[in-house]
Amino acid sequence: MPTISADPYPWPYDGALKPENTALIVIDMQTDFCGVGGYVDKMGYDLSLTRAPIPHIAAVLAALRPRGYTIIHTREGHRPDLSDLPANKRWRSRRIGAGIGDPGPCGRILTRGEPGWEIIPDLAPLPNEIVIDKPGKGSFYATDLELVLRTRGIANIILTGITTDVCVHTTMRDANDRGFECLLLSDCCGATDAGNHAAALQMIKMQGGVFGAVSDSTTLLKELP
Ligand code: C5J
Repeated sequence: MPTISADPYPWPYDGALKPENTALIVIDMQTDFCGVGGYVDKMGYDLSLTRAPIPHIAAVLAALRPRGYTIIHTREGHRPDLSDLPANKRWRSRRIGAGIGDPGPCGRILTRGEPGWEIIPDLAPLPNEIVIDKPGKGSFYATDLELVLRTRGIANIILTGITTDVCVHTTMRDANDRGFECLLLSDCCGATDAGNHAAALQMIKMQGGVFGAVSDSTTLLKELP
């Protein structure tokens, strides 16, 4: 039974790991979250933390693509008319100097179609890969992600992307509640605060794996069927 060494248990729980039932999700690897002049940069956070996972995600993509795993990318962003942007989300972002929908060095912040909203070239989706546009932090809210996963017969989800404590965690929690078996790769994620990244990993491992399990890209690439 193929499993990946992980904490707190060899993943997936039932040993049923194969390309046909497993998806890699790459969350929000957009200029707005890891590029100069983007949303996270405008808020004044350390971009090296959100850029750290880039080479590790690239290595995982390079290994999973030829094996036939389902690859899904997400993008957080809002309609150009901001009709899907809650007033409190806009207010909070303006208060910290990075107003969603306002002009910035990479175009309008977190707005669909703008340069800052694009996935970074290093991790650009291939034409056959699925891209989910989401207005919120979780990847299931107001999207067709669950429909896509069920249609493909996906049981297992490998999570990567940014930020560990916000969009990755929300997606993992939601996926877990829906019965998907989740693995987060620690070096393929990053947060705007190193302590929050570490805490987010620790939270997953409590209660015997309350949201799933944690491993890393080196282990995955060594043990992947
Ligand atoms: C945030 C995200 N942190 N992708 N978005 O606002 O985690």
